[in-house]
Amino acid sequence: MTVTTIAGMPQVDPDLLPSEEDVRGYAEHGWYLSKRLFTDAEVDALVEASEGFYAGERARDLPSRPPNLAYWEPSQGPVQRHNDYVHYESAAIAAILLKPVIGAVAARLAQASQIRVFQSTLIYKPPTPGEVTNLVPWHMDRHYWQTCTSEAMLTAFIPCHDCGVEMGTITMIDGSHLWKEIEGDDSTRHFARRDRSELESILRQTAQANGAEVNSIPMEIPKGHMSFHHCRIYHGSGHNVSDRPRRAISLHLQDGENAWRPYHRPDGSLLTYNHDTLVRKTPDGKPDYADPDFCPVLWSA
Ligand SMILES: O=C(O)CCC(=O)C(=O)O
Ligand SMILES: [Fe+2]
Repeated sequence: MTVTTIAGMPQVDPDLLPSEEDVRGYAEHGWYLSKRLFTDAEVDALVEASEGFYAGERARDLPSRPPNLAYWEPSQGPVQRHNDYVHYESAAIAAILLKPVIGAVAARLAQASQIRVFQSTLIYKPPTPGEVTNLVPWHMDRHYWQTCTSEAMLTAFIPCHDCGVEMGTITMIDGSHLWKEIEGDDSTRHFARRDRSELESILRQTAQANGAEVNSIPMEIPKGHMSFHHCRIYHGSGHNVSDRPRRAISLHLQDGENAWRPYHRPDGSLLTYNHDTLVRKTPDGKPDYADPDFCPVLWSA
């Protein structure tokens, strides 16, 4: 096998990339379980960096806090923690997280020639079996990214340890990225601000309308591996009934073609994504989803 060297991009071991069959599997199922992309030392360093982040370490602060920012702070107590923009605020996390091989894998899956970071969220599920905030209801990420032109965006879900059902690992509704959506209410509202049973019922109704089964597949992810999911796949996760915190980072990725577009909510108002108040503007005055400060290139062919 030949190793392709890409100008300005580090070499990536081709054995770590998805095979042709894996790429077909991703197109059909909407998810992919990667090979071992991080060493144990890298994963452990990620945990250490995340503990530093929770203790208040920042390389730089966001210039402002946009309206829908997920930003756990110690005052919020032992609920599930979500912190957006960790790749921006924490140099220690970014140094490990932004590994080009992740972009190279994503580029294959999305059949894109460039992959940029879109967002990153540091996640911590405390080991509290009854903690309701630990539950992630069924949702598709595309609904939150309606200001994006791309239909090919995807997410790398990166746990910091072996992650299985007991810890409430991410769970995919197999093949649901191919379903046609039913008419609903404003789907751009984040799952944390919506009724869980409503989301459950939307999933059932959508499956039925598509003549499809709801086949949920928990991602059993060994340490150093990660799962990738398509922006239109329904996914969620359950309680952490283990005796350890479930630590992970969701690294949301965009293909090089992606750009901002105007999107109106059902009530007619213009939707804004958090980036829209932070990133630089394109020459024609639109939010620039290629701003290297917030959306750095992870991989380019
Ligand atoms: O934390 C989880 O289990 C789900 C994360 C998620 O929704 C995502 O990575 O898109
Ligand atoms: Fe998600």
